[in-house]
Amino acid sequence: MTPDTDFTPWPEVLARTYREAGYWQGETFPAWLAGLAGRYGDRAALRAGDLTVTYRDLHARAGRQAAHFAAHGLRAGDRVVVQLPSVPEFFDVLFGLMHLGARPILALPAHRAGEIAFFCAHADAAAYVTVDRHAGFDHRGLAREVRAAAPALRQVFVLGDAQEFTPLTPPAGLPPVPATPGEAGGVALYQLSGGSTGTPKLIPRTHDDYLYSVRASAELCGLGGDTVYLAALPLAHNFSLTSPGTLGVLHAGGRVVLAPQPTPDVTFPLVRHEGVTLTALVPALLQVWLHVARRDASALASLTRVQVGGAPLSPDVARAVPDVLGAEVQQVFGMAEGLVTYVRPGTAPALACTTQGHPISPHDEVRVVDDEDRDVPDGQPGHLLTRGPYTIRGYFRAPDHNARAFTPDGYYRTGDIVTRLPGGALRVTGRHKDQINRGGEKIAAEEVEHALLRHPQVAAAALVGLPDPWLGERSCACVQLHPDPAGPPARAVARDLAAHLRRLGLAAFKVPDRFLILPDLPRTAVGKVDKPALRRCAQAAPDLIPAAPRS
Ligand code: OOB
Repeated sequence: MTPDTDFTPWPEVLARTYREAGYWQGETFPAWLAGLAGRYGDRAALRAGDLTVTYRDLHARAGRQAAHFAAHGLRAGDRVVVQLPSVPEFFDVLFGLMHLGARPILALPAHRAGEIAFFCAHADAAAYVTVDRHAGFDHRGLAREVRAAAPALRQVFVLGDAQEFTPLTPPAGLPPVPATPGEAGGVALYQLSGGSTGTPKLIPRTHDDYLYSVRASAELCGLGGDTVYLAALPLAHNFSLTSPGTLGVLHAGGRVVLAPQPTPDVTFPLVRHEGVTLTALVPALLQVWLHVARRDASALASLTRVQVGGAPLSPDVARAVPDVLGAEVQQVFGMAEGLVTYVRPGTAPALACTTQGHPISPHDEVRVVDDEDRDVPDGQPGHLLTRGPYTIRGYFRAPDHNARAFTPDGYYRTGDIVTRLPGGALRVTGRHKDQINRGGEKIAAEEVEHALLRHPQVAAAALVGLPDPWLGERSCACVQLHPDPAGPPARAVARDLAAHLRRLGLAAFKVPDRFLILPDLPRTAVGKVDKPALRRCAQAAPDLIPAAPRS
């Protein structure tokens, strides 16, 4: 029998433990949503502009969206790449696909043709769901490229002006279909990994494990019917979706307010108008909020807590939050693969500002180890390994990578360096994986390096992160060119390389912020590019070339 590389299950003995502990409740998302509609009925679930969607509507809209998808040939088990901005239809599509037993693959609005075509082809996606235009970008043009590159794609659904594609919006009067009965232990959706390898990885999350993380997060964050949550970050991201995010707020019967943009000019008036009590930000965005709120924070009176995660938060910035925003700061450390830690509400500021808290579950197993996988004592930094009731056991169709990314006994190698303090709180102190965290957006160095190497002039390439006061890190591509005495000047080469990456369809955030053209790249004794040396070199270089403006 060939091993199933689509989904790696938990060992039965652990699965039983998680069920007996009440974590895995055997409930699917469609059943959960039907339950919410029954419990909270006509209460407002979503607010977007002037639109209010009640809990009952949310459920009915999912049923209608499912009927529309079914009418266009989608079936249970189909994988569907979803790329939508912060619009209510995101939830119609998410819940509508699950209603049908189909499986959304949650792409980010920033992804471009290269990434979307890869997800579609790698997952044999039956459909791609997108929007006509967003943030000045024509997604239908992207859809045309994707269709040419992924022949298995049967349908493209477009929100808004669909042109030659299928309109996403169901025709008026289309009756909802009943939900397809599904397995709670089966895959509900796929998250995407920030990754550190040449291609992004798909993360299969089951109904059981994902709903557990939602319920437990909502509970430990004390959410309730009076919670008004501003969704400022991309809706698809695990932080804003489930930690506790929009799904956690819906679980608690609260109200989700969609922000079309995360910046203070848009969000501050929304906080005032909607009486927002809670939001989640990445540190880079928090700094922008603080900067504006130092001049005028009067719109933020209703805000009681701001969650911050996705990237390291400086203790000084954390300490400023209560004074400047008039709200408690709560650090969240997590990953789309599973494990999420929260500083528990009410923790003393000294600890709350300098640690990333405790895991959600008493059954989250955390190990902090040295390079040989030996446990290190509390108080000392080491590699964070974890397994538990909502941490995956394997990526989708990635057997070779899985063999490296997981220990033989199923711990996920997070690639983060942490210290466990006496008492169990974790402090993230560094990163081992070859990834750049650009303001919470993750860039796998290898993916960009491979793309650079496809340029005919590039002999060797290495992407490194450089410290940045706003984003935490920016990326710098260090490039060695094939010798060409008559070649163009470095500045022109850099411009051409940035254009090359865009042509390959890489998301704009992955296009290097800076370029450094070198005669050769420093190597270690075994011939690998010496990235620490390159980082030092790039930091000292007076002549880093900025990439052309992003789009
Ligand atoms: C969240 O998920 P991902 O999958 O985009 O990124 C995970 C990685 C972590 O492995 C870590 O390297 C970094 O992002 N990270 C943090 C952090 N939170 C995430 N590094 C330092 N401090 C933090 N607080 O980013 C994510 C998923 C769920 C909840 C929160 C964040």
